Amino acid sequence: MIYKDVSCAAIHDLSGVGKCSLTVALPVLSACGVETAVLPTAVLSTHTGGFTGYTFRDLSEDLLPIAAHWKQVGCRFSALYSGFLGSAGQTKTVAEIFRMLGEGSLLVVDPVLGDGGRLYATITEELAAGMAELCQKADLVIPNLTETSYLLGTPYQEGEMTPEEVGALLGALRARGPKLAVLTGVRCGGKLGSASMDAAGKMEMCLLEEIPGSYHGTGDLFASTLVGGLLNGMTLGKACRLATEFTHQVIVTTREKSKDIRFGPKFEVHLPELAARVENFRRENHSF
Ligand code: PXL
Repeated sequence: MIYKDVSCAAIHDLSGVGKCSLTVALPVLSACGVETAVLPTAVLSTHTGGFTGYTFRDLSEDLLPIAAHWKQVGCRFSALYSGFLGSAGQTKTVAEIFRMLGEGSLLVVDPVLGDGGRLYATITEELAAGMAELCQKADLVIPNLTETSYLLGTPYQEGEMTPEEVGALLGALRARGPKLAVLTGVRCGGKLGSASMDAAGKMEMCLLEEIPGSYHGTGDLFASTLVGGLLNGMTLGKACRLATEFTHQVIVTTREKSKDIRFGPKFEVHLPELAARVENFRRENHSF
């Protein structure tokens, strides 16, 4: 079988330990058959959730020269996909990289800002405001409910929501620019999952049994799987289902097997199954 080339540039931090951002995006996108270039926004010894004393090297100075070199050598990407950014200034730099390299690419912003109603340790109010501006330039945004409250400037909502309330948030996100929006951490009808709204305003939800606890890196796992599905030609609703089910499966294993969940989601054993699901989709759809 001959596959169409699909490629992605992933713009996130590189946390050496803790499995989030690039150490999740790269294996997940590769398993989905997506050739992936990496643009690290910062290098950390670990992620910032639950660890103290981590190192943090901001790579702001390197981002534009790297992107310019890629342009010079003729790189083209099906998607540019940004996540955790190291400083407020990087939100403007990523917007510049979108202009520089993004012609004809799907522009995806996972506005990594916080969870549980609070910003992550290194995220300032200024960075959050810059992220809201960057999201206006994206084709697809993938916030959780905490990030949504920062993007929309509305109070953080948690707990059960009605489908109408979920639809109103997705509509409000799309009204700010992106034609596609996905919300994670949605609780509806006693279940937990994601909701998407496509370019035609069609909403789809994927809700599963809730597994208690909060698992680091699962937002990155979800967003990377979603991008992998989309780049293989899935509809937004179908890619969301793939991402929700894969993330759920990984959380089950992490809960069972992990001695310390700060060290990240145990996704590796599930990658072959993810690859097989994507491969089946390609065969069924004779797309590539
Ligand atoms: O998973 C989000 C994330 C990404 N990168 C870094 C983080 C976090 C969440 O805390 O600290 C460095």
